[in-house]
Amino acid sequence: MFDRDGDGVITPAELSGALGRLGLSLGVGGPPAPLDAFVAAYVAPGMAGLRFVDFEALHADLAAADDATHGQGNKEDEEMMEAFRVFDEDGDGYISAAELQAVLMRMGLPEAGCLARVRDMIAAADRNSDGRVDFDEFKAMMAGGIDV
Ligand SMILES: [Ca+2]
Ligand SMILES: [Ca+2]
Repeated sequence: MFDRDGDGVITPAELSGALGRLGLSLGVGGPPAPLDAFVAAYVAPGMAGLRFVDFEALHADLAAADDATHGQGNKEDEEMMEAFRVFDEDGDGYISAAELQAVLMRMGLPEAGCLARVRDMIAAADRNSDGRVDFDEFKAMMAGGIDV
């Protein structure tokens, strides 16, 4: 998904573009750093971007940083709840496939045109298999971040 041109290397531009499309930022748990500088720290010498192993290292560090911010009170939860409400349009506490599709459409993502794809994304987060995403599942999905 990140490696747009399929050359086995994720360039900072590809990573930044993919995260932007997902509405994610890398500022988790710290001051927002310029993405290029952040990613550059994971790029091996002589490489134009991240190889798969580099990407894994970056992702692991992001997940660790995210874990470290948990348990610091309710602020994170409140922000997460706000994000959740963006998806849960009818406010019933669950994100349905139709609701997710509506958000993807607003974000201009091509996945919105394919309900099967939207259902796959729901299924990936739907741990109790009730066909919709509750707040806990949503939080777990966001904590797991980008490998939806
Ligand atoms: Ca709903
Ligand atoms: Ca569920």
